[in-house]
Amino acid sequence: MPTLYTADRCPYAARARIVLAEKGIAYEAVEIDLDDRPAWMYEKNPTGRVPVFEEDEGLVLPESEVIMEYLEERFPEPALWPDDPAERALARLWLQRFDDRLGDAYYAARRGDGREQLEARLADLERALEAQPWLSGREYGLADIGYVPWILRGLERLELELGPALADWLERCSSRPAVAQERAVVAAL
Ligand SMILES: N[C@@H](CCC(=O)N[C@@H](CS)C(=O)NCC(=O)O)C(=O)O
Repeated sequence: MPTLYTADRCPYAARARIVLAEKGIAYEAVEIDLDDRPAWMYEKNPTGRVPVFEEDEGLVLPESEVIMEYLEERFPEPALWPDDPAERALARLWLQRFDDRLGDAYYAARRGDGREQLEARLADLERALEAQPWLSGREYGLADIGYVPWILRGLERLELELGPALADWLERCSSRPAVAQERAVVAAL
């Protein structure tokens, strides 16, 4: 059985957890205390960060985006890349631009460096979701999974106020058991 080195509080690890749940893959979860990390974690990932996905065959993969894409290729069903090549490219762009489109502003707000940037980024997300149901277009997939962990945590930790399109997207994401499960993880933090 594969292992996921993870931490409940980590939104990057949440990406991997959601993809594993979507695909119904059984795995052992090893919860890492990020404030008192075991030294062996640096053998799994030189940065010491979670998530890391490990297979019995010896593959050890850090980096949430790489893990998501690997799981998608290794376990193609249900598909989490859009069928349409243009939407698939846009999904990749959402993941690649995550820091610019949400991550940097989220962490600035968490550090107490102001919320204006985050509010601007949420307004951008709102506009994107007014135009189409899912971030990359017509299908739920890796782009949505790549962003939803921060929105869930932001609601709890930053008391985010979501516009109607973003709130509706979150509800539709949460109707998927894999995301609902993650919502429960966040509620228990
Ligand atoms: N680029 C990494 C980022 C992972 C990351 O930042 N994980 C955090 C927890 S959310 C971590 O392990 N932090 C501990 C540290 O930076 O030392 C990914 O996408 O997996």
